[in-house]
Amino acid sequence: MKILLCSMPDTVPQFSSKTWRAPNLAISSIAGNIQPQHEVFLADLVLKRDTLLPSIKKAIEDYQPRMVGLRAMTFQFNTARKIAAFIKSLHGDIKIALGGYHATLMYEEITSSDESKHFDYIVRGEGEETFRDLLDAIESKKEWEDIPGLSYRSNNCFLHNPPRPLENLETIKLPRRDARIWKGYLFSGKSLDMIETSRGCTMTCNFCSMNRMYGRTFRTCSFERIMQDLTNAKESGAKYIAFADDNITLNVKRFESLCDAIVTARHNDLRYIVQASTTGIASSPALAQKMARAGIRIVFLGIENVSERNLKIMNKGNVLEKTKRAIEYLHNNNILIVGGMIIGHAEDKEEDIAQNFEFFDKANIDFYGEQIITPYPKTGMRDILIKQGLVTNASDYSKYNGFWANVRTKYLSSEDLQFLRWKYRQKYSTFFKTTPVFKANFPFVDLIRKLILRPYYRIKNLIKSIGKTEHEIFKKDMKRLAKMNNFST
Ligand code: B12
Repeated sequence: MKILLCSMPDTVPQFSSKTWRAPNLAISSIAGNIQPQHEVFLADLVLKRDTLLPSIKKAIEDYQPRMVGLRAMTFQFNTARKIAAFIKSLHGDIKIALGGYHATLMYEEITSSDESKHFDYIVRGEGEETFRDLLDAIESKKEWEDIPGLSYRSNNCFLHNPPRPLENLETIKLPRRDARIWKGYLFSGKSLDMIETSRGCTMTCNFCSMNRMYGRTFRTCSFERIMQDLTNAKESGAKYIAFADDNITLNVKRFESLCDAIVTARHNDLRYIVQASTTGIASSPALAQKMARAGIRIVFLGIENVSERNLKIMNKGNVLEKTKRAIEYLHNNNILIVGGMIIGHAEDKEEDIAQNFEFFDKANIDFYGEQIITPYPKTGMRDILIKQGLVTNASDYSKYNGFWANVRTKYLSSEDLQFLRWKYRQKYSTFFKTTPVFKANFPFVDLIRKLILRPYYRIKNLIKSIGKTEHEIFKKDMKRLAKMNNFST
């Protein structure tokens, strides 16, 4: 059978496709675990944002798939529906399977409404084994009801098989990178790839969807598998590797050993990006040294907020002192920090938002990953915010990506929140400020910024602001960004 697997093109402003185009690990992994008699093709649609539908049409013509698999986060679900409708309009007999976060969290709501109109199957939870079994059932080599984790159409309604137990990561084959049909994956001008060394997280943050995918579990891959995966990625031309692990510092001793193993395997010529918790990094000064030696250049650090009250609301515990230590350890080793920040909590006033940006500025955080609290489906935070009557957008999920305000606080409307986030982002822009670690990592980029780019954007912003109020400039920016995921036909 011929199979086309697609990840969605939607992005958020912070991860503009101009600078960040990552291959999707989920579809690469599913491709690596399909039976060898099938042909599989991988289409990361973020590479075709400007020619979306013509590119999909050409891929369908070129590869003649009988099955198409779509991967979607909650904010990408609307696009997945449009693409499914488009594919069915081209060839009504092509079967379409939906997988990933939104499908797993919302399969009952999707299948009991017309949202499922163009989907034939929903793969819930981890997909490697379920999708493989689905292909066997299509070829009558397996009974439909014997496939855990699958929801399938029968007599015009959906039947839901029991959930699939978590997979054994050692039996999952490595991702297929050679099946990617397009080129152009990059970060900071260099080729980017993704690998995973673990799945799951045992922490209890109530704004996160992870617990609903894997429960509070943490499974790890063997170092042998990880090193083989790095070798494959390197052979495919990758220079930057982003680890898909939610929290690679859950087991600090293991992470320290992994850094050493990367050096021993001579994979420290790659540059790595990881996600980590402040508690993990702060727990061992030696860890950041080992990370730097292994080639880890950027850490998405889950700072989230600097107010004790808000950290408590998010079930993160009072980690502020650990946050300060983690920042110190990483910066002492010239590791860049993308600071995760979540604002817009129930008691938040303007000063509470300002407090976070001021802390990030003083701490010389290198890149800001600020998000407005988002009531993601089936999360504890959503239940709390709905009960408090603070959710202002409960159903337009296309706005559920941390950039748009879908909530208000007791003191700020969602428009206020959107404006304040924009205002402080402008005020503390990391583009117009050089942090010592950014300069150490990108001396040439910093020079270009100083000599050319900053003067150019200062003049451009000045011209843009002539005769306009701050709010008018803000509104214009929001109007432009609201169109960023409206794809050309
Ligand atoms: C790496 C990562 C990122 C990276 C890179 C993403 C990229 N490709 O560009 C970065 C940091 C850029 C990022 C950004 C964001 N992310 Co993110 N990200 C992750 C993370 C940690 C790993 C994703 C991954 O590759 N996992 C490994 C693969 C193997 O697992 P998987 O994706 O779950 O796939 C399995 C199953 O879901 C299923 N499956 C998945 N797709 C499909 C498709 C088919 C056809 C089938 C059959 C099965 C199937 O089978 C797969 C194999 O078992 C996840 C959490 C997690 N651990 O998964 C969050 C996560 C997906 N991100 C999330 C969010 C919200 C975002 C942002 C919107 C937030 C923000 N503003 O920063 C942005 C959006 C970025 C964008 N696209 O513009 C949320 C999504 C929640 C939701 N309800 O949609 C998650 C779940 C985190 C969370 N804590 O809640 N992200």
